[in-house]
Amino acid sequence: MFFDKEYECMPREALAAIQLKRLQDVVARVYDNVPYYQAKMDDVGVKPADIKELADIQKLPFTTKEDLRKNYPFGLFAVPMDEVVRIHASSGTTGQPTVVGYTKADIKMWAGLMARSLCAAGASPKDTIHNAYGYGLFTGGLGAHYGAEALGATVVPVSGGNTKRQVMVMRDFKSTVLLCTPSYALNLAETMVEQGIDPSEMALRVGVFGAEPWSENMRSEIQDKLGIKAIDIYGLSEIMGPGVSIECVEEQRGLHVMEDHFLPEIVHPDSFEPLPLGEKGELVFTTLTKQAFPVIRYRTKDFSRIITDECSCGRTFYRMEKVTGRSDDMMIIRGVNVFPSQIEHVLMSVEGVEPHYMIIVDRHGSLDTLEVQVEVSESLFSDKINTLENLTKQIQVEIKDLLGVSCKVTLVEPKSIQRSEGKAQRVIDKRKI
Ligand code: DLL
Repeated sequence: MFFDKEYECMPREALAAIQLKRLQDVVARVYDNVPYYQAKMDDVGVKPADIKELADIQKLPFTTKEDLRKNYPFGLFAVPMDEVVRIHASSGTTGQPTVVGYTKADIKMWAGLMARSLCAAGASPKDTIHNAYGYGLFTGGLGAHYGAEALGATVVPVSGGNTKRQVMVMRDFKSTVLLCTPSYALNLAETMVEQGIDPSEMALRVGVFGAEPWSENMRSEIQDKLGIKAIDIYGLSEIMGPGVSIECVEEQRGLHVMEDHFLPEIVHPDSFEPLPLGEKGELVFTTLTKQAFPVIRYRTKDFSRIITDECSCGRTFYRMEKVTGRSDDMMIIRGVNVFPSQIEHVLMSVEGVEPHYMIIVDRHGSLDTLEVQVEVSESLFSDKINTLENLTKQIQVEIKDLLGVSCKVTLVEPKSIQRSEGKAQRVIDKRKI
């Protein structure tokens, strides 16, 4: 089902024409209304009139989180504050939050794109949508909420936390669609079982999960535990919030980018040279239609590549490969680049451990140490020491094989690792504390 078939299935040529017109328009708007963008463009000698074709985007300077920080809080807004009707912010782990703003038209556009996304995930006005993304400055809650309403579904605005009550609400209201982070979906599944509710008694049929990286193995785990289809949704506050891209329920492979509103590019993560779309690199987005907070060539730090193959669902929007990590998440352990998602991949393929883990990095003398704590399943925990030792060894060997680093594996008691209520915190890097 489509929410906006005309756009979602538009021939690529017609789409390119719209993108070019919108790109020219947004570049002129930021040049005229945001002194910071004007100065950056003047520095490299580019004027809005130089954007004659889509490839000319490469003449424009990048925007980074640092630029947003320098202009904290409202310095990059392109409209007067009296036209701004909503503010969101992303907390970030260091320094100031990133602040973004929306006009009435931006909110309407966002709601439309979220409705499109939910539709692509298989939701319809008939659904009852349990929205457990956090409400507040985080874009997840309100972003998904307005989208669900625009779709015409019934939205249950539970937000994050109070997990036991959520399970009851979900069961009693017969919610059919679940929106939350993938780590919270696992927490909900576990809480259902603890409360003696078989997840199959729920009316749930699909989950739309995002806001943090999750592996294919984690998807299988969630699908099995909840008996639903798990769909990946991507977005970031700087570009809009949730709904920048979404998997279609038909393929569940690659996330269709809302290309009539966001222009994706892939650049080399170190040199920032543009890469061909099919190559893996850092994702860069330009917002084509946003009014209050347009962003030009925003370097997301997320790694992906663009899949240009046709999709069986009929959408012509290119897909981006599932984001498995961001450059910020990368840990360098004894010179080896390690992403938490790679460790997750190993853990989730091992029989006998639960999908709850913690990665602890430290330094002893000049040597980096890596410890992986993972919960053992209830049945194994009471098993013979021998079995547990073998399990530890197996995980160690598999991590060493995949990543080339040795690590300490600690099996911990079931339910001893803190459960997530939003974005999971899975790495403690003591070297940075
Ligand atoms: O997390 C927006 C969002 C809300 C997306 C709800 C999906 C669902 P921020 O808090 O600004 O916005 O964080 C954005 O989260 O740059 C990625 O690193 C990561 N991220 C978001 N979605 C995914 C995903 C929201 N599906 C940052 N897979 C992004 C992997 C994701 N990482």
